[in-house]
Amino acid sequence: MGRNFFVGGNWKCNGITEEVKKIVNVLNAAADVPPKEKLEVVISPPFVFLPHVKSSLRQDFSLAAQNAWVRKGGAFTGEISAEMLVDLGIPWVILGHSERRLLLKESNEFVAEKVAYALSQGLKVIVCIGETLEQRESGQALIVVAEQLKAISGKVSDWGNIVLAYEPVWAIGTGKVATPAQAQEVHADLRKWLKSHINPKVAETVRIIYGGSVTSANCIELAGQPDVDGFLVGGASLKPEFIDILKASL
Ligand code: G2H
Repeated sequence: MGRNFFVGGNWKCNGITEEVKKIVNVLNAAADVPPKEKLEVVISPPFVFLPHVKSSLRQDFSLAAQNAWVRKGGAFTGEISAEMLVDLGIPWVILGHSERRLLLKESNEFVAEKVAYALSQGLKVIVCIGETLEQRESGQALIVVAEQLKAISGKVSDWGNIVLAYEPVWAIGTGKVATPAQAQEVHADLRKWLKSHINPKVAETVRIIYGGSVTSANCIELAGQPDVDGFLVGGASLKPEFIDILKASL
């Protein structure tokens, strides 16, 4: 299949300098992590720590910002532009995380515009999609993720620099992880959607990673699913168990 396993560590709004240094030390000391050709590791600290982590993190791990402004920078107080990230040498950005979709009311359209702009500036994008518990319980899960994908496909033609993160909202930070079968079902459906609405090559090559309460205890079974190409890890990426998650694909 040739899809390189991908693990992202999304630190969200956590950490102060001393804690960040400790996490970086743990990451740098980790041995037996699969080589870059087999595993892509992308760490996503809060914006303010990006330069420090960039200068102190091991070279085989890469970095992502947790957001970027929807277009060129300017008079947008509090925002960070894609141009700034490129200037700092940050290759990846996470966009469309449900915490932003829900708390900051980022719509499918807005997320899609952000994705298109970030790609146009040369960033690679981890795009998060996923349904709420209410949507799942009313049988809408696949419809919701398809709508999220449709918005992106309306603005993006090159999928080569996109990783899709399926993160069911009901599994985020709740300790309630999707079962391997639930994750596989949605990932396979996403791939089907890509095949029929984009093209078979994109469906075959785009990495679809799972996020939502991934831990060292559940990662191996999830990683064994044929359409699970990695993880976006939140809480556990702040702990030493993240190293075990990096080895889940071994
Ligand atoms: C989902 C995930 C990381 P957690 O948001 O993006 O967080 O692993 O804490 O559920």
